[in-house]
Amino acid sequence: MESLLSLKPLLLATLQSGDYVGFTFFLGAMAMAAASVFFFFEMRNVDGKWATSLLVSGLITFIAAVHYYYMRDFWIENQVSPTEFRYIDWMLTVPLMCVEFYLILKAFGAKIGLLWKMIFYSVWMLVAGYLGETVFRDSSPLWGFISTLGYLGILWEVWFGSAKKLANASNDPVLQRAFKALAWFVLAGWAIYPIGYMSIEGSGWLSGVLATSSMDLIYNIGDAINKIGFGLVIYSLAISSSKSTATATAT
Ligand SMILES: *C/C=C(C)/C=C/C=C(C)/C=C/C1=C(C)CCCC1(C)C
Repeated sequence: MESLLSLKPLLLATLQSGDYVGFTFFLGAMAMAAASVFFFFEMRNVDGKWATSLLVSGLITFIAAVHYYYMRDFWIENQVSPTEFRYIDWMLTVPLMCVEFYLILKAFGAKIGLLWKMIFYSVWMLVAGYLGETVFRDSSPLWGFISTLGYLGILWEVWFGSAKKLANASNDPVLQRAFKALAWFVLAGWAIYPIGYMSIEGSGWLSGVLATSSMDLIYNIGDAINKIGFGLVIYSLAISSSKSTATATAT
């Protein structure tokens, strides 16, 4: 009997006032879910060749929505970072963002090798980051540095490497505009994450400045900008490109 009475309600997560991190977990979960519905439904309003890109945008926010539900409850229950869920989510969503780059460049000659290279860099970046947040927390700056090498690989690829060259050679202004926007997401939007990482208690470079809880606040803001924003860029590229094809066929 006693064990029954001490059961906690399973479904209703409670949010205390003043728990701003919890607040952003709730916001994130719902925003990601709504964005997924939007991307999935808009698939019918674009040309067939763009449908896969929108599908992938929707999958990115959908995967995040599910993990945000887990992370939200984990945070409410324990008030500590849901590091495992966070990295499982990134392990799936960051490579899918590389797939987005590949898909928009495929029509202009992107090879599958470009995709594998970018996925390799992201896995490198995330595995090193995970190790720095968990097993080797005391030497988090070293692992942050190793992780940054992977990040720089991706940056190189989209700002100077073969991805950039394909975009330049495409002679398609709509694609070039969208590519540039995505490249800025990777440069400015993704740079939000290392700031959160530096709040690791003790060894983090900003641990004296940032409260430990700011890590999840920063990661949650980064995720909303990068997953939903990135998807919206793909969406507007798909819409404008579908429109210009429609005009070209009509005339
Ligand atoms: C949707 C999730 C995204 C776009 C996640 C991106 C994550 C990063 C760019 C993380 C980068 C990190 C570093 C560059 C160094 C410190 C460790 C990380 C993993 C936070």
